[in-house]
Amino acid sequence: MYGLVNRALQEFICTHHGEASWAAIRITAGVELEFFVRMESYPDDITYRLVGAACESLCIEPATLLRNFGRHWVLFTGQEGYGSLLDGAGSSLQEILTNLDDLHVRVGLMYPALKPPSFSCSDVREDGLTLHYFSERPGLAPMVMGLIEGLGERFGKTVTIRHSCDRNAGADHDSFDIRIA
Ligand code: 1DX
Repeated sequence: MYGLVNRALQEFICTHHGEASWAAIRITAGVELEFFVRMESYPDDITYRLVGAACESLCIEPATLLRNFGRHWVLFTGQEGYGSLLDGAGSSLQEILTNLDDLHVRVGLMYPALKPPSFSCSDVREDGLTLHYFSERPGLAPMVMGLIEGLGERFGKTVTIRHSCDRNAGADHDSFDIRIA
């Protein structure tokens, strides 16, 4: 994944647990790089190892860490110059979730090593929708739940999410029933 993701993780851990904690996690993960270049592509393995080491060292469940990291990603990218990318994708939660593939096409034009997941929406209503999530990367459904919550915060909405189809439980893809209030 692009360095931007590892940077976001670094900032997330440093903010909540401190620099020393991050340094220890980096070593436990066997990551010798001192820092990540935002626009450079790194093996996914690095990100997974950092998440694994962070969970172990901080005694947090991976699902919990990934969910909070998903929320942080929306905040972080908003601050790192990608706010207009998010704004351009829609002016409501429903619209932005519907346009996520277009958003990733736009980023992918500039950064061809991007391996974006794919999203589609069904049963779109005033008070909610179902989001379908397809990814080459395993285990990141909890992060997607956090991403949805982060977008909800961005729009000042309260979201309630039910993980209605779970690839870990044998479904062919993940889906989330989202209520928006
Ligand atoms: F609901 O892969 C809201 O590297 C959502 O299954 C979901 O393959 C917002 F560094 C610039 C750059 C670069 C901008 F400069 C990424 F190149 C992308 C900014 C998306 C904002 C996907 C990141 C693929 C890297 C992936 C979870 C889970 C998608 C992360 C969240 C808005 C983004 O993001 C999976 C990669 C951006 C950029 C957004 C993503 C890669 C998302 C969302 N993804 C790189």
